[in-house]
Amino acid sequence: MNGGMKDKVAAVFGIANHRSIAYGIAQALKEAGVRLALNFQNERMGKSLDKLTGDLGDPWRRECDVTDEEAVQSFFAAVREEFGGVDYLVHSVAFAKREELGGNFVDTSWDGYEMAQHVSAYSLIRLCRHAAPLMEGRDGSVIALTYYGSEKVVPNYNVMGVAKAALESSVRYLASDLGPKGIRVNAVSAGPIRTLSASGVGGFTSMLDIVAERAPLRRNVTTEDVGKAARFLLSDQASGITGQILYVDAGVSIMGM
Ligand code: NAD
Ligand code: 0WE
Repeated sequence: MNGGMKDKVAAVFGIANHRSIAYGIAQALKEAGVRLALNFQNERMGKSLDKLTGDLGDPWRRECDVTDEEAVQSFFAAVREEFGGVDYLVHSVAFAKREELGGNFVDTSWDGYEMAQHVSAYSLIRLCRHAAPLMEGRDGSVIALTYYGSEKVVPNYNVMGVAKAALESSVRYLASDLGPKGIRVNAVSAGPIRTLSASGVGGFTSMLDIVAERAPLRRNVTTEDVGKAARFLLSDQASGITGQILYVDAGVSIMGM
């Protein structure tokens, strides 16, 4: 069950609350005996995280905005101090301005484009740059969360689709770059899940219904489904897998009609 993960160290970015995909991943890792280092984006998110820590065993946590190079650098310096290194990195962070997730894609502003790319795609490169030296000699493994809107047009996903395309391509370039250091880099492409990031997305409920009707498994996926797949990719069970996108979507992406 634990795939030899006991006492490994995971840096997990992106827990906002108990619905977060990163929370499902952290739970799955904790079950396997992994020690957790969590970020929170700002003080408000930190307070929200404080309420969850009981369930996760009061894990180590620190403020870190992924758009702040210095904050990321000092996050990993603190992880080195506390844990001596890191085995796993989980990137479960995305953001686009609300006004960009609707209307016509052709009206995407440069500001909106830059913001979505910075938070949702470039941040993976930044996190890997700072985490890789801490993974030396430890068979490091990195995962990022992505979505099908990167490759096919999903109405209103707009600038996030382009950011996810950049993220998925970055997974391949990072896998190539870091492979010689024994570090694997993969992505999990999750089906839609009602999280804080999904709240207020127009028509989300009907998206969930359509997926549940069309998907081979006739249901939506849960953060638990994603957590288990993420744990697999991070573990030595996936030792030969790097640069890949693994779909955890109840099969919906294979359907043509
Ligand atoms: P969520 O809102 O729970 O998580 C998003 C996280 O990003 C939050 O914890 C937020 O604090 C963090 N974040 C945003 N900007 C940040 C910044 N500048 N610095 C640090 N942290 C920042 O939502 P979620 O659905 O769990 O999203 C997690 C990941 O899963 C995202 O990459 C998302 O694109 C992806 N994803 C979500 C779904 C879905 O349907 N919910 C499907 C596929 C992929
Ligand atoms: O990646 C995501 C969520 C991305 C996201 C969502 C928001 C909403 C609130 C990024 N930034 C913001 N900013 C906000 O202000 N998903 C895969 C979930 C999602 O979001 C969509 C979807 C799906 C699916 C948005 C439009 C259409 C479909």
